[in-house]
Amino acid sequence: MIATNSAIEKLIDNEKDKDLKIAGKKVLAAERLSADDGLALFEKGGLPFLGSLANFVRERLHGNKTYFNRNFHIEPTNVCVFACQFCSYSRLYSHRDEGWELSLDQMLNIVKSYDGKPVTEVHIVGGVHPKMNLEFFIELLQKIKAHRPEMHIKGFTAVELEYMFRKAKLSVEEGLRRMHEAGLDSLPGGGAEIFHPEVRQLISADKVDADGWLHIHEAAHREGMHTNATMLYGHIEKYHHRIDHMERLRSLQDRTGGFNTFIPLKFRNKQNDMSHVPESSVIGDMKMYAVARLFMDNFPHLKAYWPMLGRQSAQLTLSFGVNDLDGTIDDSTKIYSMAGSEEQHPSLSTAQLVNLIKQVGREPVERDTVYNELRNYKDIEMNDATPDAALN
Ligand code: V47
Ligand code: SF4
Repeated sequence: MIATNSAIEKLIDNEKDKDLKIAGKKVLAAERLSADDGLALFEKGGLPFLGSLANFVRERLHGNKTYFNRNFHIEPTNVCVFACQFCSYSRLYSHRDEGWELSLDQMLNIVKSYDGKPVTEVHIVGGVHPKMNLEFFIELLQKIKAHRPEMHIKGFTAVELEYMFRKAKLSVEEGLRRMHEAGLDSLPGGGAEIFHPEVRQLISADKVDADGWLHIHEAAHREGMHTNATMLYGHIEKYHHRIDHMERLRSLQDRTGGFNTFIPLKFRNKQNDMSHVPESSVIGDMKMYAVARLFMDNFPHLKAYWPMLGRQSAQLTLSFGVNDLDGTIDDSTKIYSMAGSEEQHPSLSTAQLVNLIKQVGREPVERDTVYNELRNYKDIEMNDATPDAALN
């Protein structure tokens, strides 16, 4: 059932805390929340209050629709010159014999293995390898486009791009122009972590800083590419660091409008240098998504990345502001399985993903990367075993 204004008015009337009441009234009137409002929601908001408000906003924007796409990942390498404390995935360059490095042909073969399958996006993301330079990736982009021109290529975090452009002695603008021309369509949201230097210095001191990350995304928007934004939450950061992070993204979005989706990424603590830091609870996760939906008023979409959260928590987020579950993914994505996510080999068939969304009373809609609707599955009956080929 779609949340009504009167139900939300009643919720706000019944709220005893004056700060929460103020924030609630702003949400009802579609007014922007201040940093203090956001903090109050994190510090004092209970799940029923936050969930009802976030759901109200989600339904105001998207009704019952829940988007996903059919995509696959390529991870060119896990060798990385950086040493983020939370990363379970990378092998330092000095230990590169323990990692993997895919050749152009190997990556192209992955693309070819999807020939005839109805995937619309390839997501390319990996470590920062000094030998995989701009020229190497330009050739990869050109070869993918030559093989399958209509496939959307979402690739390379601002961290990977900053390093590539610096090594090539190119400005961010020129580097992005060349990548775009070679076939790059949009940027994923990775590498943002927590912008605030108090935290960034402790968890990922040696890679691009907040201003550098934001500059690359701003330049991409000006180049005509959409991008996403992430935030790695639930480790050593405090609520005010999360608010600071979201405020920086919100003000860039005010200037460019180029972000599609905000993706809070839950910190997982296996096999990394932060294993002593406990993970956030499911309650903490739902709170994060709800506040994100309320605070990020100029981001059209809020995504839960199910391989990292786990399927059941991802289903729950659909009642806490989330309207997008990423995609079928369909590969052996290692970045999360190595960090201890419940999903060891994240892959869902279209039927499984559609049914996951229907189970919680939402309407599954397949989209392309930039949210053009491709198919609404509301009235399409499927069981989990229905093969993707039956849905072409
Ligand atoms: O920036 C690394 C995160 C990100 C851990 O834009 C970890 O559509 C949790 O950004 N626990 C890369 N997270 C992945 C990414 C992404 C994923 C899916 C969709 C999109 C999109 C973007 O992975 C990194 C970092 O924040 N990460 N280690 C960990 N232990
Ligand atoms: Fe490298 Fe990215 Fe891992 Fe940091 S998070 S060490 S930049 S692969």
